[in-house]
Amino acid sequence: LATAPVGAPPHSVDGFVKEFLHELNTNQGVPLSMSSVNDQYMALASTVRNYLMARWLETNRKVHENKPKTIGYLSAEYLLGRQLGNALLATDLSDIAEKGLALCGIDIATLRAQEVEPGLGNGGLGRLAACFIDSLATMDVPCVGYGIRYEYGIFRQTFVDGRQVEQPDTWLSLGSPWEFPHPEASVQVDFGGHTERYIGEDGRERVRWVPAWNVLGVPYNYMVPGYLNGRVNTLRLWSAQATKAFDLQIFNSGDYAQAVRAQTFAENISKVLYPEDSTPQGKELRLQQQYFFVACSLRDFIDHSLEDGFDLHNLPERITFQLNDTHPVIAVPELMRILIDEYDFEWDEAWDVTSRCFAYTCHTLLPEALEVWPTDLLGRLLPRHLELIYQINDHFLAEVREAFPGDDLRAHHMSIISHGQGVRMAFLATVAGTKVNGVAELHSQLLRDKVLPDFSALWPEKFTNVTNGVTPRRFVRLSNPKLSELINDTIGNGWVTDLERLKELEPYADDPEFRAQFAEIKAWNKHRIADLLRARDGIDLPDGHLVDVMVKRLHEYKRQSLKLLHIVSLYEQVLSGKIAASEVMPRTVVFGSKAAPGYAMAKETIHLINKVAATINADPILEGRLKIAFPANYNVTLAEKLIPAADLSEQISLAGMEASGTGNMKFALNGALTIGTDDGANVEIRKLVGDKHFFLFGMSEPEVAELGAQGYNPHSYYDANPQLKATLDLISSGVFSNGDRHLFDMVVENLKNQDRFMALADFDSYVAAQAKVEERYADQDSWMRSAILNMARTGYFSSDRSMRDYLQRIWHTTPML
Ligand code: 26Q
Repeated sequence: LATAPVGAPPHSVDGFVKEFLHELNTNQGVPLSMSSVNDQYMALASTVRNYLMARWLETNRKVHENKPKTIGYLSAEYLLGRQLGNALLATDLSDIAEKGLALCGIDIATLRAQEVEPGLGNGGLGRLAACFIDSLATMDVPCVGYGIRYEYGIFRQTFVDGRQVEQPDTWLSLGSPWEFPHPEASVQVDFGGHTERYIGEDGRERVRWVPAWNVLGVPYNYMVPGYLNGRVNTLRLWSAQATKAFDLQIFNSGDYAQAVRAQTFAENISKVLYPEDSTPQGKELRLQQQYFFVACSLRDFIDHSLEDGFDLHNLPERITFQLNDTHPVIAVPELMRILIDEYDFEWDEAWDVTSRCFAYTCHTLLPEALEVWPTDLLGRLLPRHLELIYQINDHFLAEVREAFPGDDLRAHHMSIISHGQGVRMAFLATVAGTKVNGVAELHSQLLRDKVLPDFSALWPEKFTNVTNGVTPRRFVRLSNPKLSELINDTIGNGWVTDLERLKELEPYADDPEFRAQFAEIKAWNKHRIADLLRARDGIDLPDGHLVDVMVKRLHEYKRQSLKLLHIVSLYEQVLSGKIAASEVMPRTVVFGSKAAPGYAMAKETIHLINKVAATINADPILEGRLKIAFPANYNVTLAEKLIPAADLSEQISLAGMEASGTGNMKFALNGALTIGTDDGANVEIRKLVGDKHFFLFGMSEPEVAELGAQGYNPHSYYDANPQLKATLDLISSGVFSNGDRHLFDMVVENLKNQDRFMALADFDSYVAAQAKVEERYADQDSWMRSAILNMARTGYFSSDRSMRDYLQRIWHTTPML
């Protein structure tokens, strides 16, 4: 009896209500009549958790018993989104919960709205991690996600006079019902100090790391439920706490205040997510975060997931650690340190094990986004690891010289340690990983050819592609309930776990009845987002507009400025009488975007968008036919409502710059057409949906490279193109800035004189493609046909397919249990 897992409460309205009231009374300590919305939300979350609990225990029991190979997903970010809806879906409790709560006089929508999403990531990379762990659970693959429990996630964005102002994200303040802290399973992590050489009992020289300080990592477990399959995997996020050693210092030092400050110092490590998603600066605290969660995770797996006496020579049979970008790459020397210093492995044995335990995913092409840690900083914080990195490099460069005798320059180029710069983490990851993958076909090719060409020459078989994907549970089934119902009614519900089955919808693109239903759902989704934005932001979305959406982090390479030039150009043409307002296709452009707090150009672009919005939205000359909506604080929760309402998806990065994009996939799956460059996964989307149903524009990557090589001069485009000139000049005229002609100099002058991402070069082509959009949209029937085909042909972009590709090409394991 003691080993029998708890049973789940009965799967009925009665059973649910009983459990809910029990949780309300015993956990929140209130009767229903006196409970607050938050009490009710907390009790509801606990109730759903209780249904998942038996499955979680059972999953863990089976893993313990069968010892399958596990995927350890190492990611500094998980952008999970709200948990409640997903947990209800995974347990098939949505209807039961709604009915049960109604019996208690509670509207479940109110409780859903109470949840604060855990925003423990910046954007695409963090959201990808969340999709991947969802898919692995749904596919019955053993996986532990490891990361950091930031006390403050991505900042809350507000606008003050059109400018971005950041507020702390206090996501934990009303309680966090989805997490299970396990202080008893805390792990110690060491930092600083120095190393010593000594002779071991066996007469061999050994190294001892004598750290200067340490912290405690406290694990917080989250359930990762598979969709209706009884599996519940674990996401383990680490929180930093002061160790007893700190407490002792408090006791001994006499300087109580100083000692308490030391405690704060330890807890700072998991305090806040860094809001930069490129141009990493070598910040010591960031490296502390990286080592902190990686050291906790390796220790946790080795000490708690492996049976006593497990021979670590066999570690690769039990785990692959997938490195989500370079952020966790310090795990490589950490595993070497454990094997050599703690388990007495010889170098070659340790390297053999280590190099079979890791695989590396790269998410960028921007040179400035590649992490390089200054050696002095790394040596100060992790002296033993720096030594090991030097040693790894020595062995590696010996291999390079053997493969390319006499080619010293090549060895120099490939060195993990670049003199003057520091440790190139992408190189370290490539040397250590069994596999290196990019995140879309084009990106993987550019990775081979441009970022790591010497490495792909040395180890061609190491490089592979896995095109990203998104979870159909959250981004179709949950976010677009009406469309899901229509699909279910048409082809059954198998698509939720087998998204390629959306292909079966293709014939319905020509069915007038289906088209009408599809169009009605699009309209319903538009009303839903209109209601939300009115309540949330006081924004009005007019009826009957084309909904044109650009949501993603603000970056020059993503070219929000190009979208803005298009809008301002339309406005300019009406102002100057080149076209009548009645010729403007009724359109609302929706932006959603956060800028890194230190990224001045990005923040100025936000300011400009808001100022243009204020002017355009208020100008009667446009007769309400062109609107800009820029709701603040775009996040997963808003995405779930916004994406299903979109007609047009803006994916307009300079070709060769966006590694993949994943928003592009969500839009296509929800029946938006894409206007996009030949970049990232856009290439694959266009190939699948067909040219007729995709608005391609702009230079291709080779054309971009050639223009760059020739020497790009944006000013020549400004001089040669009167409409482009009139557009930029309108911004400089002061109409958007109360007559101030210089307010937006930073953005305008940059475009005219630098324009690193060639917005001006692609302007004409973009405007022409937008004209085609208008032409197509005027024929609603044909537009809806294309929208349906977008949905029907993009089932490939399920993260379930991505996970199958990782299993085959990288992890070499199959679903089990
Ligand atoms: C690194 C060091 C220090 C501080 C911050 C960082 C940091 C943090 C986040 C660097 C990069 C990121 C995030 C990158 C990211 O989200 N990349 C996106 O990944 C998606 C999933 O693969 C792709 O679809 C996008 O194309 C890519 O931009």
